[in-house]
Amino acid sequence: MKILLYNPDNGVTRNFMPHLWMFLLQALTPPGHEVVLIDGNAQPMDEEGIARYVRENNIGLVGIGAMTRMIAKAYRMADAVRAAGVKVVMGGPHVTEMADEALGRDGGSRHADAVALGEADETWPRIVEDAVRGTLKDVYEPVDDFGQERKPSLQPYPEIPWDKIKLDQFNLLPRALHPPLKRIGAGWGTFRIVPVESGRGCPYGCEFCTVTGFFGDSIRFRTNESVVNELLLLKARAKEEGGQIAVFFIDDNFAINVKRTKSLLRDIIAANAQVHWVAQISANLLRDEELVDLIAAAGGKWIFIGMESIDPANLADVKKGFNKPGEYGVVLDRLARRNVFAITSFIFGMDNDTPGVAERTLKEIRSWPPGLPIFGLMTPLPATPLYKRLEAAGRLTRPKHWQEFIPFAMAHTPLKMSIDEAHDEVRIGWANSYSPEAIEKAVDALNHKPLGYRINIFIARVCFRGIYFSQMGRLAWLKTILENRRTILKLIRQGLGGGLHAAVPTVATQPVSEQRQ
Ligand code: B12
Ligand code: SF4
Repeated sequence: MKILLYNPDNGVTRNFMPHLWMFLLQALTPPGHEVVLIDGNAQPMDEEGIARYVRENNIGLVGIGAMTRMIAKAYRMADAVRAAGVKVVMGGPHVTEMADEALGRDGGSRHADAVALGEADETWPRIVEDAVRGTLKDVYEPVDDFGQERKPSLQPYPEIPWDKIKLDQFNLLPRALHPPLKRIGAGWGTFRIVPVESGRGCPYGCEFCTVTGFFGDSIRFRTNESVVNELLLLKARAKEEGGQIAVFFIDDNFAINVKRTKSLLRDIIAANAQVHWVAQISANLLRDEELVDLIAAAGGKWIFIGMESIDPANLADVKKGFNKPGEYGVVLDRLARRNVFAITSFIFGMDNDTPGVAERTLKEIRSWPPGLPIFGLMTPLPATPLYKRLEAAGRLTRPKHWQEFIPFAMAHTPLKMSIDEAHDEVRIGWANSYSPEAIEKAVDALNHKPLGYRINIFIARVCFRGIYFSQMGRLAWLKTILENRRTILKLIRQGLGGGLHAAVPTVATQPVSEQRQ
């Protein structure tokens, strides 16, 4: 059977890296089937396009995975596939919580023939076999013989054949730049960011997050050897094709067990398996100097930190009191001293937020080493404790916000400000962090570092800008480049002064894919 795994585009930015679930399910598909992957962020497709694709390519089963924000598009695509006479299985965090919605049992129309609940590593082979036999069930649950939920141990972990998988659709470099970039030193013919997991689960249970509910509070790790081998495979592929591959460790908290993380990092260093990587780590775990030393030595370049708020009362409200705003600056300095920088994520519209929260947060940010601040709104995702609390309090203004997804729009009323005020705060955060002046300041803040770091933060900032400000299409990109011409010229002058090789950025970890437009 020919199987299509499809991930819908998010309609706002072009994701900078593909989703791991597709590669994982491809690797877990029983032998004898062909599996094709299409990521809508890399290969835009509409309903008509997918229906044509499944007909022309004789697809026998389509698997669709989506987060809540992409679910409306996922349902539309699923409807088109089913109308073309092909069965659809859906999985991922949204349908796990809202299976009845996907199956049309909540009074709405049916979108999926089957739904895979939770982690599907062990149910996927069964789903494929049932699809071949024509006996697909409505719901697949990861349970043992006694009906108890069973989480995959991750030991053993399937080998993802990164040396063979076609990755053309995920090259982040604009096509026009391939020939000149190939000529700058070795290895810039392609640039890809690849998702790798080293473990699953997070016990912290922050109120707004689906992770503790979905993956459970029991943390599971792959063996160090299996992770190191995957990195070696990726490194070899990058070398062979004269390109760059960076890794995003998608673990929710890469250092949740510090002892184990240190041992993994030591093994990466010992095996010379370093590639440039990004990982998500909570600020409290970055107090450990030895951990930060190992991160830098093992190839870590950017750490994503869910800071959420600079107000301890807000953090306590959402059960994230382990974040201590007073130590954010110290943690970021500790990273920056090792040339590791941070993507700092903030949520506005929290219950103790008042107008002016963006400016108060920006004031703090300006005192930190330059990084990539991102700002979002408090969002009640289905089945989270936050959703339940707001629903019980009658505060949800759009209880099914995912059915009409609007980026950067609240779905409930905050307590100490209006919805419009919360939206304004987010706009202020983005506008002040990604204006040409702010970008130039961030670049200048690294004047004492080699030029590569300045180019890196410049590319990163310009790309991250596209998360909030529309930056899809050639014209929008041209406008951004023109607005930032002062910094670009400055960097070119510095590059010509210091030699071209010094100008090659270490790693850019942002949605550069938008540049392909
Ligand atoms: C990496 C990541 C990202 C990456 C991008 C995604 C990517 N390209 O990988 C980045 C950093 C950009 C990102 C951004 C966001 N993310 Co995110 N992200 C993750 C993260 C940490 C890992 C995803 C992953 O690969 N997991 C590992 C794989 C193996 O798990 P999985 O995807 O769930 O797949 C398993 C099952 O779900 C199932 N499955 C999944 N799909 C399918 C399909 C079929 C057919 C089948 C059978 C099974 C199946 O099988 C898989 C194997 O068991 C998750 C948290 C997490 N641990 O999953 C959050 C998570 C997915 N993100 C989340 C959110 C909310 C966001 C943002 C909206 C945050 C924000 N406020 O901006 C943005 C939106 C981005 C956008 N514009 O699209 C939420 C989604 C919750 C929800 N209900 O939708 C999660 C769960 C985290 C959370 N806090 O709750 N994210
Ligand atoms: S620490 Fe991060 S992954 Fe863990 S529950 Fe909190 S927000 Fe979710």
